[in-house]
Amino acid sequence: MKRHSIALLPGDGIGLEVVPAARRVLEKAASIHHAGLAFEEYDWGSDHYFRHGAMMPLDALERLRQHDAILLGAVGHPDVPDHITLNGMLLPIRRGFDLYANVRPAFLYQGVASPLKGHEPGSIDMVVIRENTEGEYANIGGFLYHHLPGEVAVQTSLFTRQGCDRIIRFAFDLARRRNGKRRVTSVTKSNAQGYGMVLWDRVFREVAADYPDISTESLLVDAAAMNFVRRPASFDVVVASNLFGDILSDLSAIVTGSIGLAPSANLDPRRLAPSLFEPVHGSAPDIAGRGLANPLGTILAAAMMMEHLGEAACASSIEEAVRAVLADGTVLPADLGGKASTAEVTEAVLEAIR
Ligand code: GGG
Repeated sequence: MKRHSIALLPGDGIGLEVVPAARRVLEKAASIHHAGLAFEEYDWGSDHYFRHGAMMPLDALERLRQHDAILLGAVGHPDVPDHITLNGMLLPIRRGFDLYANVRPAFLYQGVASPLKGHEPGSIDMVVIRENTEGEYANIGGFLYHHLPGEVAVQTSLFTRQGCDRIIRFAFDLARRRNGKRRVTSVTKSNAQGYGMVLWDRVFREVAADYPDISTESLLVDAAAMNFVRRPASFDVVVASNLFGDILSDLSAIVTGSIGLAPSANLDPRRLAPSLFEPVHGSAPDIAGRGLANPLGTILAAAMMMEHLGEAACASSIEEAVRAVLADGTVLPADLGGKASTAEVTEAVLEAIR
C-alpha cells in the first residue's frame, strides 16, 4: 500500500475547526479503501505571526516540499492586515510551487437550495479555472513617498504567453475529460485592459483551434458576472485570470448554495511540487471558535486531494457521503439553512462513508 504524506495547514479562524473535521473523514475513508495516509500538522498562520513576525518560517517551502499534498484551512485574522496574511502564507505557496491551476468546481447538490429560482439539482455544474500564479496577483509594484501626503502606489498585472497558454490548455483538457457540456468560456476585460488581456484573448483563440471538439465563448467579466446569475446552467468550464477567477468562483459558490460548500485545488499539473487543497472560504472570524463552521467545503477539497493522489475510490466515497448528508437534509450547517454544528455535520459524513 502506497503511503501518502499530507501536510495539514489549518491556519486561522475556522480553518482550525474544518481541517481536523476533514482529517477525520480522510482517516475513515482511507481505512475503508486501504489508502495509506500520514499527516503532519504545521501551526503556521496569524498566531505564528504574533510570535515570530512571519506567517510561516523561512524554510516553510522546503518542509512542505517533502509532502505529497497540502490541505489548508484558511488565512486571515482581524488583528493582521489581510495583505500580510495572504501574502505571508497562501500566495507564497501557490507561487513558490508554481501551482498554476486553481480548480474551483460548483455543483448544485440535491437538498441544497440555490438562491436563484427554477434550478433543479445537478442543473448547475460548472468549474472555474483560475490562473493562479500571475495576472493581477503577480505582486509587482511598490509605494513611492510611502505614508506621505503625495503617496503613490503602483500595482502591475502580469500576463505571459506561457502563463496564458498553459492555463487555457488546462481548461480545454478538463472540458474534454469532464462528462459535461464540452464548452470553455474565457473571461477577460480586454476592452479596457488593452495589453495583458488582449494577449489572453489571442492565446485563447489559438489554443481553441487545437480543440475543435470543444465549443467556446468569450465574455467580458461584467457580462460573465451577470450570466452566472442569469444562466448559470449554461456554463461548463470557465477560465479566467487570477482576480476574475477568484471573484467569479465566489459567485459560482453562492448560486450553488453556499461558499461553505465550495472546494478548491491549487494544482501543479506537472507534479513537480505538492499540490494544495483548500475550501474557497476564508477564516470567518465572526463565527470562529463557536463550532458553527460548515466543514463540507474542506471535506470536498480533501476528496479532490485523494483523486489527485490516485485514490479514486477513496475520493468518490467521501463525495458520495457528502451528497448523502445533503440529500438527507436532517443534519445541515447554518449556512445551508440547518442548525447542525461542525461536529454534528462531520459525524453525519463519517456515518455515511462506505
Ligand atoms: N481557504 C483559504 C483562504 O483563507 N481563502 C480566503 C482568501 O482570501 N483567499 C484569497 C485567494 O484565494 O486568493
